[in-house]
Amino acid sequence: MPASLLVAGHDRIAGAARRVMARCDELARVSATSGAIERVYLSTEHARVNRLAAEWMREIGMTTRQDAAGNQLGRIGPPDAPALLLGSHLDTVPDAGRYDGIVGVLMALEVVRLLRPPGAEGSASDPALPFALEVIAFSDEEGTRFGKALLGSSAVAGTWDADWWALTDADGTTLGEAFREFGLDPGRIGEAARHPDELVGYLEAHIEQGPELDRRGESLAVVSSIASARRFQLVVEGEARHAGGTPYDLRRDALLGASEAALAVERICRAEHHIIGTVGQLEAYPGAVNIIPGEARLSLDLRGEFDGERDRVWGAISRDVDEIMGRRGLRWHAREIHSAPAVFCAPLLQDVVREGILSTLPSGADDPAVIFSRAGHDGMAIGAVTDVGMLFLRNPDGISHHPDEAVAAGDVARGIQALAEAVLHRAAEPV
Ligand code: HGY
Ligand code: MN
Ligand code: MN
Repeated sequence: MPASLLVAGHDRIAGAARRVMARCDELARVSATSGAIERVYLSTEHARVNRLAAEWMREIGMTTRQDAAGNQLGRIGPPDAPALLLGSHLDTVPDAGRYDGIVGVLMALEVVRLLRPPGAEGSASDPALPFALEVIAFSDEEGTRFGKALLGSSAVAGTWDADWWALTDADGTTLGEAFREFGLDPGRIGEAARHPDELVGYLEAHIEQGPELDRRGESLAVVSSIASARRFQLVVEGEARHAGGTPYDLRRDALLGASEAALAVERICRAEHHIIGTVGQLEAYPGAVNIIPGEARLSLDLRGEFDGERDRVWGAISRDVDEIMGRRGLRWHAREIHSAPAVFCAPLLQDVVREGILSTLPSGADDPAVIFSRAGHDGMAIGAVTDVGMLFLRNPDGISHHPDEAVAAGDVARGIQALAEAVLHRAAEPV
């Protein structure tokens, strides 16, 4: 097969990358907080970026719709054909960077633009592919507002759980109430689900959110699998008492127990391979400077390359926490708020992503890196309904979920070319 199937000059691809970078800046300005980026599920910011994405989808001849879970979709190609799904998410964490998720949605739009016949701007002429192309902007990959991640993609995968309607945000608004306030009908959530026969697969470009490509000095990588995730809230109960009058032998300090537990998570996970545990939230109650904390609440984000390994480590952490709390006269319990299995990228989609990356390299170049994604992605949900493939872009210094998150326009250009080539290589295979 020829090294490059894509008929698009360097200038067109560079122009596409410039448009992606400019639109990342434009979307970064749609935020709930001034001076920082925050865009959560079913918010006015979510509605605004969906409208912008829909406008950009129509600009390249796509028909558009917002599905029953608030995901924004665009489609081009034969109306009854199965679709290759391209995209990522437009929601963010608090105080986010401007590329996590966003760059993948915008790159997908540029791939559609490149694959349409030259001069087709604005017309509905389709890319000459044996399948339709759909671009999806998932509405809640992060789970920032309700704690449960992958809500938008779970609806598309048909794995929505009715218990989720009772999830509440920091203001006590339930997910069901937020749906109705956004103009969605919880009773129609099932309409977002896609049937496997409708889909050829799902391809997502995303920044690596880690330092490996930067350390290798390479632009792009194939993703082998996406780490499985479990998220918990741990509650530690001790006894609130006077900070001055209570001698140490009478104290049952919940915050100190929680702090030892957080250190135990780090110690146990560091000793493992491809297991990552993080305590991102830790709160002490009642939270006065002169009261020994009678209660502490901490989060645990636990990930692993394999579900079984991850679960074994959760068992080890639980036993260690039992010992800590027993020694300190404390009680504890855990509530699981999110769980998603590891997803192994389909070999065929790994192959087409590899071919796509090779098309951006000098002929005879070595195969690109293959990286296990420690970050979670919508593919973890979509893997329940179709094949998943991912392309990673270099993320300078690996910093992400932080305003300093960055990506180079040159890497975005190479990523757009690789993704477009991957689509063409997929089109050359049986649908
Ligand atoms: O948490 C994650 O790994 C992803 O960024 N949601
Ligand atoms: Mn993220
Ligand atoms: Mn992401």
